[in-house]
Amino acid sequence: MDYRKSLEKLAREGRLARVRSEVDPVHELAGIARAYEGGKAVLFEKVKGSEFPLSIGLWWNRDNLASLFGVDRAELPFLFSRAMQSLSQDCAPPVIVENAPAQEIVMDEVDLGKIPVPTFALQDGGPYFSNCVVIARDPDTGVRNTSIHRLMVKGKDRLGLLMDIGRHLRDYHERAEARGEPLEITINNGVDAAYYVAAITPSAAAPIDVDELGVASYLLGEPARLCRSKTVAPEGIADAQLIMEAEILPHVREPEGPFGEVSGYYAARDDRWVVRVKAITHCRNPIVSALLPGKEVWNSVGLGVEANIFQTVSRQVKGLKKVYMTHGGSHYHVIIQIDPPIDGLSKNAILATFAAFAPLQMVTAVNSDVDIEDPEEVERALATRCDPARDVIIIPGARGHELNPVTDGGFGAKMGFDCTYPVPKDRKYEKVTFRKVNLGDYEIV
Ligand SMILES: Cc1cc2nc3c(=O)[nH]c(=O)nc-3n(C[C@H](O)[C@H](O)[C@H](O)COP(=O)(O)O)c2cc1C
Ligand SMILES: [Mn+2]
Repeated sequence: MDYRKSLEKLAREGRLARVRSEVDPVHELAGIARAYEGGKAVLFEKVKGSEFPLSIGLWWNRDNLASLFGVDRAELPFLFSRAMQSLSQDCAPPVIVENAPAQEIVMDEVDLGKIPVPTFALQDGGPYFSNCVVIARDPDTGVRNTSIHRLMVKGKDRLGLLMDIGRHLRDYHERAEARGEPLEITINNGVDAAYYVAAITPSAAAPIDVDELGVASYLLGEPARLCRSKTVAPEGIADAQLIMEAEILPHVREPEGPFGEVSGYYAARDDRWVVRVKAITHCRNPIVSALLPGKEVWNSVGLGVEANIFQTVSRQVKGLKKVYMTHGGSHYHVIIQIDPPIDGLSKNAILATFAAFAPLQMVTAVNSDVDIEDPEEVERALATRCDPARDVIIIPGARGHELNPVTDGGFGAKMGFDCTYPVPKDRKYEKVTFRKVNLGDYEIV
């Protein structure tokens, strides 16, 4: 389902709020979005200074997402897990579409100022594209890569870019830069959620020699649809709302940031990579897509990571039931639900979970009688089933995520909490339960 159809579906189901008033993309738009975070998605019909409407919040509510993917909310990580697993099978390569909708209109002159791009947090360094899907090709092997990167608007045709350590795009760029060459990319905005899932597929599930667009093909039920670019080698997404054809410049660094990040803190301004936009194409009447850093990222990174952790940890330990990336932990805390058949396996599962997603700072293991999406239940397990002298694992001096302010540029400790009870379960760990009743059966005033 393309992006516009997804919005129409949400609207039909009462899951979309439309803001008719004109809204300033500087701070005001994000302020309204923030008030809706976790609920309905929002369509801003009139953004000051631009002809195009802008939507936000497709990913901040898992019920909305479940509706888009046509599955139960609880099924989402398993669906993504199957999609990522499909990468190891023979999947049909993407097809090239002629007369792609995303290229219906070519902007006469590249001018990023014509696109509505919000300045989100009060101290952000400028307007940011927060959820564009970047496609590039490995300069040596030609393998395609798909990932998401924040992009700060710095001028009519100039963007600042962030590439974390270990990102495939950064690896491609470093090899191109060593030869003094730019790295060509397409920046795709407003794509079907299937392409977005491909872009967030963690490198543990899609190593550098794998084209993660296979994930999109699996979810679409047909080969991913790409289009030949007009000015660069990598393809764009044929059904995107808007595509920027661009290049990452070699040996150029300029200030980028600050940016209010998913961590809940500002990522500092620093000299970072620069992108020059060479052409902009879009469909007729495009709806630009944005994302508010926060719940949307915890859900999107979260569902991919939950899927991958479930797959890799299940292969190593028995009894794993579910994985959840908490919304309080800024994508640094994962809860695993496990009923280990013998003592000790819950700790092995914690270690395997750390190995499956490097940015993690904390892993908490609980049994299946704990609802892992309920922070109160998890806290109770922590207070009543975790013996701090025996069940807290601290791994000093490991590699985490550079955006986590407590680490030294990503270098720091990790901590696991084993809140599972010993095997077999002692009666003292039996949770109190009450009879289920239907309040409608009673006369209550
Ligand atoms: C909304 C969103 C924004 C992101 N922004 C960045 C970013 O600015 N820089 C970065 O390196 N990774 C960012 N990521 C993470 C990468 O897109 C993600 O880890 C991806 O799987 C990396 O792909 P790769 O394994 O092909 O390198 C972002 C992820 C999401 C969901
Ligand atoms: Mn990759």
